[in-house]
Amino acid sequence: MLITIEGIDGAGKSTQAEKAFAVLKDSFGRENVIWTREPGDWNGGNLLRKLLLDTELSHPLSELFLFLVDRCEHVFKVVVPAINEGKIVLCERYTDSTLAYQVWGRGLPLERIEDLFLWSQFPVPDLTLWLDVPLEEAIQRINSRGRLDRIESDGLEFLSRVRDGYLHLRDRFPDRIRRVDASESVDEVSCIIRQELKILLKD
Ligand code: Z5A
Repeated sequence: MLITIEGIDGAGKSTQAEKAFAVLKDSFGRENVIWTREPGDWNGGNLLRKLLLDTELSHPLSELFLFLVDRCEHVFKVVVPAINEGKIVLCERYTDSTLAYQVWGRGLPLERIEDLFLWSQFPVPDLTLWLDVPLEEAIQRINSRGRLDRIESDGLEFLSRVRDGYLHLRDRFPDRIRRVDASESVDEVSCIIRQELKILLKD
């Protein structure tokens, strides 16, 4: 079982992933659930994460390729082995991030990137929780943290295109992608997510 958490920067993914992880552990046992994230959550992945978030990249495709390298290693070192062991994998950011940021955000072609996903044999999530928050609220949350990374510095217009991307993806895959109103309080959002997990896991 693969569950992904998506949304623009500052949507509350890490906050909610922690809570969802606790719920899943309580229900299925610590040894049967893993919580991971992209980019970088694999042995050696910190190097790529740093490159992606802190380095100026010149070629328009460098960013895409680095995210894909990161995913290849993450999927085949962490995600697939856990799925094969029957574990529930909770992953912050995954393929929909690439579509929302690199296709809608940067303007790269959708079909080519989807072909690369297929070719790379990335497993398709069973459920994607899209935390949707108004842009101004997200920016406020990011700014309150202080220093911005390279992608966060791209500003409101970029983030607005990324949000449009998530909207399109939700409309395209309504059975897999659930929109969660992430402008509510942490506890309210967590409660909605608990319901979604309940529905998924009782089948
Ligand atoms: N990226 C990409 O372009 N292509 C790809 O394929 C992939 C990624 C995989 C990864 O950054 C970057 O890589 C990301 C997309 C791009 N863009 N950027 N930059 P990251 O992993 O460092 O950052 P992130 O994924 O955007 O996470 P984040 O900025 O840390 O946000 P978050 O996890 O969604 O939010 P949070 O840390 O849980 O909460 C943010 C703040 O809001 C924090 O102070 C919380 O206490 C507060 N918060 C959370 N929830 C609430 C509610 N409900 N009310 C009020 N305040 C809240």
